Amino acid sequence: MSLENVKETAEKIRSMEIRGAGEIARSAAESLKNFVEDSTASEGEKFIEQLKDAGDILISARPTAVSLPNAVNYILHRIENCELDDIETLRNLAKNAADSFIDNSLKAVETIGLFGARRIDDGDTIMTHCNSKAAIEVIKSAWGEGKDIEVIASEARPRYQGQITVKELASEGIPTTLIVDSAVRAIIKKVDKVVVGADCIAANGAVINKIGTSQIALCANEARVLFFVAAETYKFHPETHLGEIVEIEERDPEEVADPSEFEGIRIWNPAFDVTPADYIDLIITEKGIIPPEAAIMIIKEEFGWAVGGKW
Ligand code: RI2
Repeated sequence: MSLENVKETAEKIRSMEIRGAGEIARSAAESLKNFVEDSTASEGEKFIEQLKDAGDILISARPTAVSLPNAVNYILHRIENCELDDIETLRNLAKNAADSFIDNSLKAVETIGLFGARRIDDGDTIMTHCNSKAAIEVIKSAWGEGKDIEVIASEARPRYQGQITVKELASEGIPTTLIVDSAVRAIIKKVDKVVVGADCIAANGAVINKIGTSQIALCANEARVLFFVAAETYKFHPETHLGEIVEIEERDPEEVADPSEFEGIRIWNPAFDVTPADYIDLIITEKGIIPPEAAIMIIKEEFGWAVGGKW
């Protein structure tokens, strides 16, 4: 029954019913917690094995957002080196780890909002892309401080998460404009700052975010518009320090167009792109604001345990 629940959550993540790098990480943690609560394992080793299998199912749901494996590993790491025969302790440790991941994650988004708002000035026009809770928190927090700001949001084809963003911002009373993705360069000179989220940040400071982000960064760079990324530290990818390449998810062509109407034509639907560190001014994390070049320090601090002896 409870592995079914894990599979259900994984399916919701795959289909993007649950989406957003932070949200999928929190849902994975919640799902593992439920799994632990329902688990009937009476022996520690078996319990850890089952939890790892459940974690693997969740991790396999989407490949790019590193927040997903980071959430699962956060929980597993806390029980792996414990006394294996004390099953109740293991169970409680796993549940507490899931709770603390979720709690820390929500607090991190809030803190990012407060830190990021300091970098937003009265009168700024801010561009954002897709639908990032962390980026939106920066904008809402600046607005909450009484700064007179405006937002321009690109729609983020093919899933149009930009529409979620504009509705959310407008419901706060923030003056908001929706544009098509291809309008970015035409209007970038009206923008003071770009704020986007991240699905994954590599050791070299490159940011992997919704497809279209890197084009916005290129336009911003050309027009000398500041480019900020808002991301919790669990979106930094530990293994990129060891040279691991981040897999870019390719989603169903049907999200772009009906393939039956385009016979003999390949429809290619990469969901994310890579913005090199050179195009990023700042990364706003809950631990502080850093230049992209300092990504490696966050990785060392936050994930030293994960890569341990390997570096
Ligand atoms: P938060 C989303 O991915 C977007 O790329 C967004 O920028 C990123 O996750 C971070 O979102 P998708 O799930 O964690 O829409 O800041 O593919 O909410």
